[in-house]
Amino acid sequence: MEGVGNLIPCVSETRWHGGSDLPEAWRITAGQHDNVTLSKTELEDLNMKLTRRDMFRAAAVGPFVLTSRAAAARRPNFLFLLTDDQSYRTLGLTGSPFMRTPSIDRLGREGVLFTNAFVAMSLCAPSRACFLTGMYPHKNGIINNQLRWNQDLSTLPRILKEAGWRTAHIGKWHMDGDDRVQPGYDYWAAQINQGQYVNPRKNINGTWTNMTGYDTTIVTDQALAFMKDSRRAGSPFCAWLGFKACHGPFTPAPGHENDFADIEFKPPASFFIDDEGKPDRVRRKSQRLGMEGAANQETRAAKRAAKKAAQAGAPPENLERWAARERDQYRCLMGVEDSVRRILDFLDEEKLAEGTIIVYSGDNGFFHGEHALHGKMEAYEESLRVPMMLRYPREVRGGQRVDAFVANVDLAPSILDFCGLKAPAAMQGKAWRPLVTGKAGTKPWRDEFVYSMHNTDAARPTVKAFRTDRYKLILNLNPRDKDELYDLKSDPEELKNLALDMGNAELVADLKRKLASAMKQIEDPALAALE
Ligand SMILES: [Ca+2]
Repeated sequence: MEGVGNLIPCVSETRWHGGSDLPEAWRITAGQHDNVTLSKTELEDLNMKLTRRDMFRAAAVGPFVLTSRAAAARRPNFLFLLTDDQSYRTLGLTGSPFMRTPSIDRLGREGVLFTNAFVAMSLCAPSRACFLTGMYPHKNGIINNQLRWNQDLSTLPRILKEAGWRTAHIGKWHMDGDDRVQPGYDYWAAQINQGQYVNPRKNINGTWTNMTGYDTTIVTDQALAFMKDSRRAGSPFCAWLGFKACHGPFTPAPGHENDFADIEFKPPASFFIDDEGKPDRVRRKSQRLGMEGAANQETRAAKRAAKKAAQAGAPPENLERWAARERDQYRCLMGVEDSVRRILDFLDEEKLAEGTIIVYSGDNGFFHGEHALHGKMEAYEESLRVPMMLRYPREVRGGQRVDAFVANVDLAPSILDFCGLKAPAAMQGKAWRPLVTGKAGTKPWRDEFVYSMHNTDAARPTVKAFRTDRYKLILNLNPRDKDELYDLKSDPEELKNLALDMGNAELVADLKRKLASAMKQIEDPALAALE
């Protein structure tokens, strides 16, 4: 227990009415708390909140009451809501014409919507590892979905646990077939890899258990129970929720089986373009070409094979099937809307909303037919950008839109900053707390971002991309294919590859130099592959 030091419990002789009227001896001043550094405003705020009742209690049981109030000011709860394969534009708040997501939108309305949130690599496990460690994939080592978790890595939940938070991982973990309870958690309830939407099997604190129900509902029930327990224990909590939704193959959430039945789903215009400016890899992945292939199958056996391939994630054989799959994906996401509503209601009822940081994000973006693609991994905007929102009423003004470039690697250092804890030197992300609390001043923020798509070797990535506020350079390295350059200002859909025009050679060279310099800063071993 930290001592407050100079409190004088002589309440009976004291007359005051709170705030500036608070007796000097009772005021909490900087330096009184070993591990808590409060700003002048925070101290003022805290002193305003001290009540006459606090003083009587302190007189009766000692000064720790005030200390715990001080500590609480910098020991917020942290709730991370991470969806799977969710495109940025799938929320009411981010412009979906048909999704109604008032609860998820509340986070952005009552907090911050990040309009340029990127992932360092657009794939499940690597992105999750970035969120956990604050390090780029080439540094934390998780460069594909087939790697077991390295238990020596320092993670945000682990650091919070060591600092006294109760921590939980609930839902998708997804690091290879790793079925271990990972270090740094008081409560563990995860599945292996993707798990199942219906009646999932989960490892609950080391015991494999067959659950009954729908995954999103189960994850939410577990999170609510964990938060209630933490509240009873009087402990700040860190709850990390990995929703299976809305990863395929899709089983709609209960109550949403018929949502969007009357809405016509059509692929975007770029679905139908065979873009010669794209590398062969991208053109080969075309859903449009896959559909043409399947539609041309004449024998029953060939049709069966095409259907099996479609179930395994290959393109549906026609646009009706394509639309049906789209609807089902959105129906999965509606389960997350229900979950967020329950969670926000709970925080309101328990009066925890003010002191709880909530971050909502996706592990990677997703193509809904753009460039005839389904899925992620490529460096185009739909895949690179994720939905990301923050709500923390105690420190962060609501209704903000932040256009600055933020990324999954920034989460861990940002939350540690809010918690008054020092981020380990190995963390490469930038703490965005100043950006959302209006304290950034004139300090420059990142205005460029390095994106990677690794295969099996961090030194020889498939793709290395460089995103500035105007341009995107994509180097297709392995196998070597044409460079891509898009002007996002005049061509936000990335339809015209300007690198094919030799008149842009100088611009390409300049962006390559800047990419190399940015890679050097993050100690990226692929630097040699650029030459
Ligand atoms: Ca994913």
